[in-house]
Amino acid sequence: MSNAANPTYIPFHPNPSKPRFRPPPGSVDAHCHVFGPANRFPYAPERKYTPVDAPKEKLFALRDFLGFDKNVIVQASCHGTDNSGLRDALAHSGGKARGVAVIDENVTDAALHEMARDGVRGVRFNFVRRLVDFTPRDVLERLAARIAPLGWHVVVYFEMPDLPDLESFFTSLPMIVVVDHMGRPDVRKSVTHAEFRRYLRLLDEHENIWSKVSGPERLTVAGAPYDDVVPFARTLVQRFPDRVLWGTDWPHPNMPVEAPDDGVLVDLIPKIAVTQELQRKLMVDNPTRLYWT
Ligand code: 0GY
Repeated sequence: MSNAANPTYIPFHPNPSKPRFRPPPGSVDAHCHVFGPANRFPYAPERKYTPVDAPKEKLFALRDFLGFDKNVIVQASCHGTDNSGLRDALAHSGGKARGVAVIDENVTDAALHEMARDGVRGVRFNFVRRLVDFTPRDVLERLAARIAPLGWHVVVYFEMPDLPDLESFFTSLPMIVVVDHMGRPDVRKSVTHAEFRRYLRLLDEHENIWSKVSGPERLTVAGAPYDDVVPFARTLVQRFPDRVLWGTDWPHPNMPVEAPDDGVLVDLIPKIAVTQELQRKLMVDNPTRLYWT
């Protein structure tokens, strides 16, 4: 398969605006990716899309431009279980990046330990059908059991209609479980709708479940500046101030219409974390606790 990006693939914003909001010192962009460059880190044969390269140098420049201190780089499905691009980015970050890898049962314990030394702190289980093939639950359980001794957590990516089927698996996991993009709620339904209430209840009842309050550009119906997504994120930040993470999601794979302006995304932070204390927890304390201690 060619490494050329899909013809309809929308590249990241070429020139994001400078945000008005200044992230507090030590802030972490806790959900972003690196893609390629494909000539060094080829995309996985089993991938469902081919992105435009988004190398580490661009990510680190964006981090500095937006006013963040650190990154958490999440292995995306287009790189499959070959985490070498992720590990290369971690190795060149000067300690300013941690990683979330994707693994399968072929991974050796030695490789897991090497990844831990590089800065990997978790693995991602992806349940989004357009992105990955199905992995049986017993395989995921065995993988979780293997990473538990390392003190790693699990990051899960799914869409809200699938939560009822997945919930018993998530709650069976003994480690911290971080949900990507708030579980992708349908924002046309309100925060009081049964669907989002079920998600809140999941976090209410399981203190090891955390939520990223990221992805407004994916969830919005109204479009930028994504005010229709704010109530969902704000509700989570207020109710679970010590278990929320925020990220840009740069380079924004698979956007259907346009790439978001990352500066606009940063300017949502004070709308979803409305006090300085909440902002510090969301942007500094929580990600630092999970990834740097
Ligand atoms: C994201 C989003 C997406 C893609 C991936 O692993 C991936 O390829 O995560 C998506 O298309 O929703 O934020 O990571």
